[in-house]
Amino acid sequence: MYYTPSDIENKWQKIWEEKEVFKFNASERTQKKFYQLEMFPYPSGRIHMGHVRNYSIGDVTARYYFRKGYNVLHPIGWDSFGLPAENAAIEHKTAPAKWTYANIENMKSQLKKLGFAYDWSRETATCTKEYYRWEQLFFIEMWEKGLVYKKNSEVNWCNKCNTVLANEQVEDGFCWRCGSEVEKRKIEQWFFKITDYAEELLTDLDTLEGWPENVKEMQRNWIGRSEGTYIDFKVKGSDEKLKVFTTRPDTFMGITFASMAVEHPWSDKIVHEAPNRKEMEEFIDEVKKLHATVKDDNYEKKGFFTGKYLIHPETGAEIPLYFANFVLADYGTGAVMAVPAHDQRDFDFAEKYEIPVKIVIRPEDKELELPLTEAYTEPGVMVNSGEFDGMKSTDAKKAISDHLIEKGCGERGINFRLRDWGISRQRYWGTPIPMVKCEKCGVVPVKKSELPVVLPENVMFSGATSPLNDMPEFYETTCPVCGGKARRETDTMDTFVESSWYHMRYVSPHSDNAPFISEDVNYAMPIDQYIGGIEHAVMHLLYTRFFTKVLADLGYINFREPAKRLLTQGMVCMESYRTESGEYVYPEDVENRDGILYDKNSGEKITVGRKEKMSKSKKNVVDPDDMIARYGADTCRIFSLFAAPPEKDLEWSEEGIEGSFRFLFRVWNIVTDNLDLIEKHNNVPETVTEGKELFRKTHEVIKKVSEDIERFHFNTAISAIMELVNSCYKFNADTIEKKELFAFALRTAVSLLNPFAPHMTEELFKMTGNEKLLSKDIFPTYKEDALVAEEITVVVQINGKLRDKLTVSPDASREEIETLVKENSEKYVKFLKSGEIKKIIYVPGKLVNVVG
Ligand code: ANZ
Ligand code: ZN
Repeated sequence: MYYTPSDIENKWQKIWEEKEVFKFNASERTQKKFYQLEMFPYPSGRIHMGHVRNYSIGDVTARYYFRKGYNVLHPIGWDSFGLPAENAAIEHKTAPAKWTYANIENMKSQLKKLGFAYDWSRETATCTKEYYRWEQLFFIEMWEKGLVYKKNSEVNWCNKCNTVLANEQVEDGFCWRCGSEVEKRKIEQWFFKITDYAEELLTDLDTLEGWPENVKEMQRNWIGRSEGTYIDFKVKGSDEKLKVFTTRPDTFMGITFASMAVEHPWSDKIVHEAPNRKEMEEFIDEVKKLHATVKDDNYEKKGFFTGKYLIHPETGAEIPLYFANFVLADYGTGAVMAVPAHDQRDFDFAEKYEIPVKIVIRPEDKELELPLTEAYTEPGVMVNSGEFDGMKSTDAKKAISDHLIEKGCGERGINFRLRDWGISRQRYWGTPIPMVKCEKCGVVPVKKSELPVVLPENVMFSGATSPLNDMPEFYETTCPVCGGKARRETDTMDTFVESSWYHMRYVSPHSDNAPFISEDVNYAMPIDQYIGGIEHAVMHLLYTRFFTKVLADLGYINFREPAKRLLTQGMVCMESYRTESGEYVYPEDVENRDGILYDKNSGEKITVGRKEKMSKSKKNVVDPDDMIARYGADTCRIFSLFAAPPEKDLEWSEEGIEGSFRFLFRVWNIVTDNLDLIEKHNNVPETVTEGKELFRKTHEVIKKVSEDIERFHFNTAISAIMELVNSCYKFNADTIEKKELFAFALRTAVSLLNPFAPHMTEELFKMTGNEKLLSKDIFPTYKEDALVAEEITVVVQINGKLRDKLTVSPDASREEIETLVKENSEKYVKFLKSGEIKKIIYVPGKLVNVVG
């Protein structure tokens, strides 16, 4: 019998499915449960190696806990709303729905070929009305709670196409479709008040012990909590006061100017009154454009004098107020007190516009003198600050803040970097927002009894605008309050809303009178192990945490965090080839001429060949289907689990996948060569008198594989199984007792390998005489006392005289003994005539004679 994966893999997939082996039972609420979840895929059309890896990792865990006797929930579904469907619809002239459903079918059959232990009866697609109707209900309930509001907000706007563009549709500031320049426009949009939960989202991170530290840190930074002080400054010659937010009240006496965002509410008035209005407007436009296109803050700091002065509350000094391109409108108050001596941005700005610098903090061990070459941003000792001089700057923070509060111009405050979640999309392929606008009653929600607001699927799609805007049959409606004429909202929700709660729907996928059965969700959730890419560290993982808290507050669930443990898997990488001009080239188009690589088509030299994330655009992808066809699913799974630990990047290699195949082939051969022996000797040895090493090794490997699976050290788990198989190959089963042990070791190897290579092991299990399924057979357990290595005593003679004893394993090799003796040589040196070891003679199991 030759190992032919294609003969067995499909067969077992069918059997597992027919027998509903991987079914979760939500009503068995007393049984211990394990919820294993991998982030669900977007149905782009085909699965890629990244999916194979992600889902293989989760599958090992799921299969392990199934066999440990847990009630395991391991579901899969489709994150199936979103922009790519619209683009594909334009390109292929089909409706987005049709394209999406076809992709789901295709990817589903691809996933099935990998033999993942999913409960397919729970499959969920977010683009179905059975799913999104509940999202619409949540939206209305959140509206009722004041967690939803509408406000004017900026979007990317293409004047020529007359439409809003998603960020992905803006290419270097130009419309992806027509190439004209993209503008910013303010339109009314819907927001979720995630900022109401900022504090809880931050503090609860500390309870997530099973989350990687870097993910928690990214969330902390994203939420960005700052404690500081608001300070009011009088405006010279007016009754108005400008409020600023500072985290450094200790620098208060060092203010030499102030700066504000060009979008500050005062802007229009300032521009209106300005004598140099035109230049000022030009500056403001330039900054707005900069903010629209540049995402980081590596741009030249620039400003424009507003013509206004503030009055310093302490000294009465006049402080010039500038518009500055680095001040953000929606952080703090949109205005800043500037201290060039102690803030680098302010320092650069002051140098550029020749504004004075005033030092108010010096290092503890030296004086600071003007001119500075850079801002001094560390804590230190207060100077030039009147009554606060000599104080530590860290203490002065509070002291000055208290002083300002007493004076009536200060107030303590906490600021978050986190913004409310804008969920409006002026797109078609998404969940319709269940609101209507009535001329008389204003904006009101659709009646809950009339949900869902169904997204029409059979549409013609040009991409110019959302087809919903051209469908009176969709948007013309009546007001749920007064019955008068009303217009339905045509915006749809951000697709991150769907992925915020899909894992709860999996628990009750067919519930049609509620989003899910709360008791079942309270039992199945939280997710015990969540697995996905680090690219979701902030958005998805923050939104789903927010949603969990909201659903708890709406009374649906009794927990406030969605996942106990999180694993972020690395990327799948592969060499990519580029020509000198930077074009990517398919590996098959690369030609090697005398050690130099060329692009066959253009003739250009290939200059780069480095490892990059697999992607179509880089022409370095491997198609999982091809790999399955060539090597089988088990080999693909083993390769993606063995070649690197899950959190690290995995480098694709042909040798690696061949090596994985050879390993399975070796297992297959030794088992099928000994089928009768294994079937006949099915007694599990309690202890052994012969072959103790293999007995111990087998138990050791059981322990290691179990522990390693629980810690996600899959690569070392697999290598432990490899060692066990090697030991079996070396073992001479020449007595009855040894035959029993040998059979036990082989059965164990097959059983331990099952979560990694489920098809082959299931087949071998059957071939060795088992009626039941290995996938549901209890996972091997080890015996503590079998782990203890046996030891013997070997005497050490030096020049023929007994001088020492060594305790070693019975099958310690000559090399090991020699090493031990050398390690002890200091002890022996006084007995050696020449002072050094000349020769070591070992009589196995008895004695060592050291000559020297
Ligand atoms: C004076 C000062 C002196 C500041 C100093 C810093 C150092 P975090 O920690 O991120 O909250 N700031 C306030 N609002 C801003 C806005 N809308 N756009 C740009 N910068 C703004 O940062 C708070 C600090 O960032 C504040 O403290 C303020 O500058 C600036 F030696 O006030 B500071
Ligand atoms: Zn009305």
